Amino acid sequence: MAIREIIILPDKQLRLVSKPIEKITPEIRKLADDMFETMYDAPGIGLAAIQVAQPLRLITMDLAKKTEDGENNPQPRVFINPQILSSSEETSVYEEGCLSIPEYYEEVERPARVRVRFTDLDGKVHEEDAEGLFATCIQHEIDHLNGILFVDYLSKLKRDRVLKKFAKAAKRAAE
Ligand code: GNR
Ligand code: NI
Repeated sequence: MAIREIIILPDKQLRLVSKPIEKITPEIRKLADDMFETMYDAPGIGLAAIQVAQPLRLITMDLAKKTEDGENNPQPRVFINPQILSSSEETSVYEEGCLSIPEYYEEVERPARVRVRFTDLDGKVHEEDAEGLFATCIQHEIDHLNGILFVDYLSKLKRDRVLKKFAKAAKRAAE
């Protein structure tokens, strides 16, 4: 296993639409392993492959440390080619952060429950209902696969402020 570099704003790769995974090869398994190591090291509760510069529809997640017993609480797991089948009318608000937008947190409103279809590393297709932090996190990660970041849901004022801050920081770092 290896820790990979997490790309951060304003890296344009974060805006790519990731490609479906057609075959679960040893390279895909290695990528998933490395994503877990990178995610735990960061630390984060979820990671999309594009965050380690691989534009593939692959997500790792581990909510074990963050959720209470009784909440629907998946173990360390991999989501390949995840799709949201339906979303609740009811919404919930979570303070979100993103490893690609370090040290920035804001409340985001999303559907409170979603039904998700995905493939696991054995090629088995699953359908599951997500709620609570699981629902928020899977929506945040699927957004990454489509080039969407949580700051896109904020007011233009807040979004422009954070995008500007990261553009400035990158410019300073390049000097
Ligand atoms: O570690 C993370 N925490 C988090 C908190 C609230 C909502 C979403 C997340 S995902 C984030 C890791 C990340 O950037 N995944 O893409
Ligand atoms: Ni993120």
